Amino acid sequence: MIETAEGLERTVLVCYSNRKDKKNLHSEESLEELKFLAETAGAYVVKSFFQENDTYDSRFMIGKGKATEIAEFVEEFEIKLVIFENELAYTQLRNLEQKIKCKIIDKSNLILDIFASNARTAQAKLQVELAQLEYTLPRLTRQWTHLSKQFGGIGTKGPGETQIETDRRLIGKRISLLKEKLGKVAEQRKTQASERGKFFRISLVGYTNVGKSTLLNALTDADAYVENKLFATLDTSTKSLDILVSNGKSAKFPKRVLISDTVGFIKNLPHDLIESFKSTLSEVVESDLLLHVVDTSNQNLDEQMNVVNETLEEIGAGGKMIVKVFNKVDLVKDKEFLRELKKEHTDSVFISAGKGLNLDLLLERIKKELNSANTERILRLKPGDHKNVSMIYSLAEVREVKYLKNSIKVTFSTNDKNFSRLKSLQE
Ligand SMILES: Nc1nc2c(ncn2[C@@H]2O[C@H](COP(=O)(O)OP(=O)(O)OP(=O)(O)O)[C@@H](O)[C@H]2O)c(=O)[nH]1
Ligand SMILES: [Mg+2]
Repeated sequence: MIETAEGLERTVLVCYSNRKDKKNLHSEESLEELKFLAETAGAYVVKSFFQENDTYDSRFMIGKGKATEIAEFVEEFEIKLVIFENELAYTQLRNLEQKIKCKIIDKSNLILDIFASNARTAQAKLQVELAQLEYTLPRLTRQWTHLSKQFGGIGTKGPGETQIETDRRLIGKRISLLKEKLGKVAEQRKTQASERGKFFRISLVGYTNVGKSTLLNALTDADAYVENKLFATLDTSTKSLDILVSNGKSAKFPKRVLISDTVGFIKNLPHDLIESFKSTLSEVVESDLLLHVVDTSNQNLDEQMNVVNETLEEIGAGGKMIVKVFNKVDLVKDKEFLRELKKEHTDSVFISAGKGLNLDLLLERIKKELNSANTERILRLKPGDHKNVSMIYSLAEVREVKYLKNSIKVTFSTNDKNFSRLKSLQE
């Protein structure tokens, strides 16, 4: 019997795992995330195929037998789309398309498609289009692009339809134009950012769907878009938040901080996307503090945390002050696991943004960082050590530099992490 779901594209998922090739080593869990992604894109997943072996098939990747099995399934159950977890080489794609008579795309293509549907602001649209064109350019000869007029749907949104008849030269031209436009947007952002420079800036970062937007809404009066879907947020939205800090004596005064929500990360986020989203992500790079939001209820939280750390490195934010915020604790049934996790991450905060749990603890933690960042420090450098003076300038807010007879005395404020780094530079 053929199951139906009105208006959704009937899809099968394929994940190939090679036990001897790290790049293609997957577990069946990869299929769960791929399913979530496919559903976010509007697919109706009819079946998932998982194929594991030790011998890589350069013609079909999954092997001829499996390809035949999928081809028969596609025909019998009227499948319109096949999505591969793995990146397919051009010849593999062509061979598979000859055998399996429907549209075949890979995960990068799927993510680009979701980004294309979710882009709302002009900047996000430009960034997605650029990423799609950069992705398409080397793959222009793919068979489905010629067929996409007939097929339509997932994997063919955005520039997909027009690129078919357009030659490389035209795409190249469009890419230059988009880069130019994005350059202008980046300039405007810089001006806005320098206005924000005097505030303490916080960015919410993390894997997609962990609750970053929910947390922004819970902490401020923001009305950020929240959805149980991947990549609901593609733009940076910034809100202000007043935090009561003390001046070291008994008086307390409100200090305004800026807090930004931004695009989530995912395993194997296409490199073209990271590149073109650099300007959206520059808020993260310029922040004083990153709150790394984690979905504590997710089985793969360790892997997700690693992916986030790697992506932060890639965008140049690896050295930032980071506080881990374990969210969705209300969904964790295994209390022993939670206790262990707390023991392992003593410097982190455990909250539920959805239920408003422990938000006061999070605010306390932010306050601690805020105070630490404002703490006045002094370093004495050797006369002539201009290299370290400029290092201090890049990591701290310098208040005074005195060139004394036997030393350079620098007074500045910065957080504990940067201070210990600067101290070690001295030795
Ligand atoms: N139970 C529970 N659900 C939560 C919590 N925080 C967020 N959620 C839900 O998790 C889903 C994702 O939340 P979002 O705030 O959109 O997540 P995000 O990190 O902004 O996701 P993207 O923008 O798509 O990357 C939504 O369905 C939220 O209602 C929480 O503390 N507990
Ligand atoms: Mg969001």
